Amino acid sequence: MDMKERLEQIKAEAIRQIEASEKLERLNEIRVNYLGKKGELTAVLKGMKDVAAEERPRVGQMVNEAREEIEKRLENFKQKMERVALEARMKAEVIDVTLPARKNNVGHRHPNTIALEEVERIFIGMGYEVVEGPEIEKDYYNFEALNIPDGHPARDEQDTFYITSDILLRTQTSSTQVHEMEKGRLPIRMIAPGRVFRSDEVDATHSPSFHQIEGLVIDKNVTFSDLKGTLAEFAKELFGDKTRVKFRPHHFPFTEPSAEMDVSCFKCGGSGCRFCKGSGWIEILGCGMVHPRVLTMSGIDPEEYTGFAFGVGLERIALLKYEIDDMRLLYENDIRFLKQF
Ligand code: 2NM
Repeated sequence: MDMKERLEQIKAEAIRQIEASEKLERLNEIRVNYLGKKGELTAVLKGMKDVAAEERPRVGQMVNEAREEIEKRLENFKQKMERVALEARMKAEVIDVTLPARKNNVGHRHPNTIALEEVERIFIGMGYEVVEGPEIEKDYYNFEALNIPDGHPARDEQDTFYITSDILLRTQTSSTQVHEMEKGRLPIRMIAPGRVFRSDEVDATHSPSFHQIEGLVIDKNVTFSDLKGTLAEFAKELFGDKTRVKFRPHHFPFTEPSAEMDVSCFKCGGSGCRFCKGSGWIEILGCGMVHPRVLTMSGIDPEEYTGFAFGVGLERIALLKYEIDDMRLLYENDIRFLKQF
C-alpha cells in the first residue's frame, strides 16, 4: 500500500470514529490516538525515512493535510455535540411564564397588634410614654397599692392566679403604673399595655389571659374635664370623627370618682342596630380620678397633685374594630383568619 492510500485510510477511520462518538471524552481519545506523540499520524511521519527523498515533501504535506482535516473534524464535531447538549438543556429547563405564580405564605400582623399600635400611636401623639412592666407581680403592686386591701372581693382566689401567697400573675397592668409613680418623676403621662391573667373559663368573650392598656396622667391641676377631653379625643381618633362619648358613674377601688365610657355606635351612628344591640352605644373603657390613697401610698401628695387613669381591653377593641364576634379566634392564630385584617 502506498503512502497516500495509507493516509487516506487513517483519515477515513479517524472520521468514522469521530462521527460515531457520543461523548466529548471520546473525542479526546481519538485526538490522542491519531494526533498524539504515539498516534497513528505521528507513526507515519516516523516512517519517512523509508520514503524516497524526493517524495518526502509531498508525503509531508499529505500528512499535514490529513492532520488538519482530522483536527477540523474534531473541532466541528465537538461544537455540534455542545450545541446538541445546550439545546437539550434549554428544552429541559424551559420556564413556562404563563403558569400561575407559587403563593408566598408570609406571616401577618395579629389584629391585637394592629389595634395596640393604633392605640399607642394615638397616645404617643398626645405626648404619652409607653411603659411595660412584669407579668409576675407582688401582691402589693397588683392589689394593695391600688387600694384593694386584704379581703376585697377583687382579690378573690377564683379570679387570681397566685404563685405564692404574695406573688401572683398580674390581673391588671396598673401595677406597672404603681412602679412608675414610686419613681417620683412627675408629671406622668403614660400608657401601660400588656398581658394580664384572670382565672376565667374560655368562651366567646373571656380568656384566662388577655391584654389591657391602662393610661395614667398625674400633674398639678388635672381634673375630670381633662379626663373627659382626652378620652373623647381618643374615641374620635380610634372610631372616627363623628364618635360621641358618654360617661356613666361606676365604681373602682383605685379611682374616685369612677366612670365607664361608652362610644356612639360607629356602625349605626347611634340610632341603634344589631351591632350595638339596639342601644346606639358601645361600652369601651373604665376610668376615673386616681384615688388620693393610691397617690399617697406611692409617695405622691394628693394635695399637690391629682391625676386620672383609665383601662381598656385590647381584645375588646380588636373585636369591635374588626367586627370579630368570638374572642377565641384571636388566640387560634389561623393564618386564614389573620390575613383578613
Ligand atoms: C381602669 C379603670 C379605672 C387605673 C388606675 C390606675 C392607677 F394605677 F393609676 F391607679 N391605673 N389604671 C384604672 C382606672 C383602670 O381599668 C378599667
